[in-house]
Amino acid sequence: MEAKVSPGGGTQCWRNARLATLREGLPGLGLLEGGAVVVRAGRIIYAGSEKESRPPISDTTEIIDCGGRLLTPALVDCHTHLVHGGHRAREFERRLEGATYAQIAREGGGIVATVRATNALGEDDLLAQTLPRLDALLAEGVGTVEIKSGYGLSIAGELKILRVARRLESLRAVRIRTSYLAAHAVPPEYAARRADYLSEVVLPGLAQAHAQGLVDAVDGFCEGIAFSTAEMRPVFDVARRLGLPVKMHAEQLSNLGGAKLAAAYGALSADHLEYLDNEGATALARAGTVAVLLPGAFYTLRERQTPPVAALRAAGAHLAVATDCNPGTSPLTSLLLAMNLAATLFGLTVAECLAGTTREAARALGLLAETGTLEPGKSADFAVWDVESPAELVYRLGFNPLYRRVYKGAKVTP
Ligand code: DI6
Ligand code: FE
Repeated sequence: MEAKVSPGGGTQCWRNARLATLREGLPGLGLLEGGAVVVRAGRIIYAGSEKESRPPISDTTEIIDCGGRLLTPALVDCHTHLVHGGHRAREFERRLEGATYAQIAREGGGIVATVRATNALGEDDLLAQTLPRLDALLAEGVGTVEIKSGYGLSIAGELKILRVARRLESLRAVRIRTSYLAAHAVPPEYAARRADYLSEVVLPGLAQAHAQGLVDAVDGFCEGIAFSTAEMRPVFDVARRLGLPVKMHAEQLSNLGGAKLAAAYGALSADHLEYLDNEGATALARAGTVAVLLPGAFYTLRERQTPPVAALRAAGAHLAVATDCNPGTSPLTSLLLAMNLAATLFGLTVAECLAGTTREAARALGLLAETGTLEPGKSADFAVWDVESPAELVYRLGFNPLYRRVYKGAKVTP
C-alpha cells in the first residue's frame, strides 16, 4: 500500500483556535483569532492564521478542531523545590497558633526538618513522594519544570535529589531542568564552620554533579539566614569555570545586593526580589537577567513588602512568575494560582502573568529557543484551554480549565 506523504505537510493541525502566541515583538499576548498550529516530528512548523495564509497540511495530516478554544504555549514553572521528603503541615499549624518561622527554625524545624526527611528516604521513595506534585503541575498545562536540589546539604544528599529530578523526565511527558542549590542553608553540623561547608560540600559537590551530568544551572540563597554575596561569589566562579549558568534567590527578606551580584555574573534569573532597590532593578534589566516573582512564598509568609514591579517595568526587566513549590514557604503546586496571586498581590497584568509563565519563564531557564512561545521551529509544547478569554486563566482561584496538554507534539493529558 502506498502511503500518502506530503513532504511539506504536518502530522497534526490544531485548527479553529484562538492563539496566544506570546511572540516577542507582538503586543500583549500576540493574540490571533481563527488560528492553527501545525506540528511535524514534535515541532511547530506553523502557528498563525488559517484564513490569511494556508497552513501546511496534506491529506495525511490529522486535523484537530479546537472549537474556538484558547491555545497557549505549555506553561513553564521556572522555580521549584519539587523533590523533597515529607511536609511541614505541623509547622503551618504552629504558625497559626502564633509561633514564628524563625522560632520554629531555632527549635530544629524549618529547612533542616525537610533536610532530615529528605535524607531519610531512598531514591525510589523520594521519587514516589515527588510524582503527585509533578502531576498536579502537569494537570494544569505545564510542559517544563525547573527543580532545585537544596534539601540534602551533603554531597550524597544533593546528588540524590538531582538524580530523582532527572528520572522524572523519563516517567512523565515533561522537560526537567535542574539547579544545584547546595548553598540553600548551612546544615547544623557546619554551624560553627560555615566556610568549611562551602569548601567541603558546596564546591566539590558542584563539580561532581556537573561531571555526572546532573546539573543545568547553579543557584544560591542569598539572605541573612543563608549566604552572603561574598560567600556566593566563589560558587558562581566555579559555575562559570564549568560553563554553567547561574541564578539566585535574592532580596526575599532583606536587601543584601544578591540581584546585583547575579546580574554581574550574567545570571539567567534573580528570584523573589521583594526588597530589590532601583539600582538592582536596573542591573537586572541591563544584564537581561529575568526577575522571577514568587507570590506563593510572599503569601504564605504573610509578607508586607511587595516586589518593586513598577521599577522593574520602568527599567525594562523581564518578569516571570513561578510556584517556588517547597514544603516550608510555598506549598503550592498550581501555576494558575501563582498567576492569580501575582496579579492580585503584586499588580501584574494578565499579559504579564501569562508571559511570565510561558515566554519569560522559558527565558529564565535559557530555553527560549526551545519552548515558551508558539513559533515555527520550537518544540510543540502547548495547552488548549476551555476558556473564552486569557484573563479567565488568571482570574479564577482553584479551577482548572485545561482541555488538552500537548508535549513535543504528543497529546498527553487529561
Ligand atoms: N526561599 C524560601 O523561602 C525557602 N527557600 C528559599 O530559598 C525556604 C524553604 C524552606 O523553608 O524549606
Ligand atoms: Fe525557592
